[in-house]
Amino acid sequence: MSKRGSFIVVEGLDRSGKSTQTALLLARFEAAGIPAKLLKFPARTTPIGQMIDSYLKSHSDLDDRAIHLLFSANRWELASTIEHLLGAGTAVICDRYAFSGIAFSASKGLPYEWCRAPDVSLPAPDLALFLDITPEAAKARGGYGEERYEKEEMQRRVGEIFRRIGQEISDGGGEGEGGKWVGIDAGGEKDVVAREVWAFVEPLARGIEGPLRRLWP
Ligand code: 2DT
Ligand code: MG
Repeated sequence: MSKRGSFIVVEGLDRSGKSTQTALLLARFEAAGIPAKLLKFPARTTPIGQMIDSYLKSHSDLDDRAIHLLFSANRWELASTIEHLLGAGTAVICDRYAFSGIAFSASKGLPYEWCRAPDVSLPAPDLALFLDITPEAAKARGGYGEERYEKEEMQRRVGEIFRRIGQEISDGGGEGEGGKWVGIDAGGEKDVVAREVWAFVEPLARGIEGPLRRLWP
């Protein structure tokens, strides 16, 4: 039986190095001759993604629930693409995914379970890597940008919820419904972080025998 591609998600606070690390990870796959595709959420170019982009740049205002559902819908519009790629043996690397959806909206005060619901039965990653950095260290990397959510207080709450998500996955046996969750110290030098990322990804890199799982059944 031929293997399906592995589904790797990279999460973290703003300025934790997600873009750098996902790009380095893609390069690792390519260097190893393994087909891989890098996706980023929010995917800002689709019609839904354009609404999200406008909201994040404060060009438009939306109810907290409405924007939450748009972020989820933005994943659903790419869910079949993800499944197709994995089924064809291509690894999928995602810069943010449903965990960001929960962490950011719950940090605004929306109920955690409510935040989780619209992402139920999305493709589940085989591995979620959480690039862990303190809001102070993130800020020291040149400060946050101008977008909504790029504020220290918000980042602190988001970090706490990411840790709760990781704890729940670990309590469920570590390989539970949300896939395996691994926290990585992202405060160090980028090549050091990249080596650690690869150490977790490498065992899965050449594909997976088992079926694709679904988020939070
Ligand atoms: P980037 O800085 O990575 O472009 O993200 N966000 C993201 C949510 O609030 N919900 C989601 O489901 C996702 C995927 C995180 C832009 C901001 O969007 C937030 C930061
Ligand atoms: Mg950002």
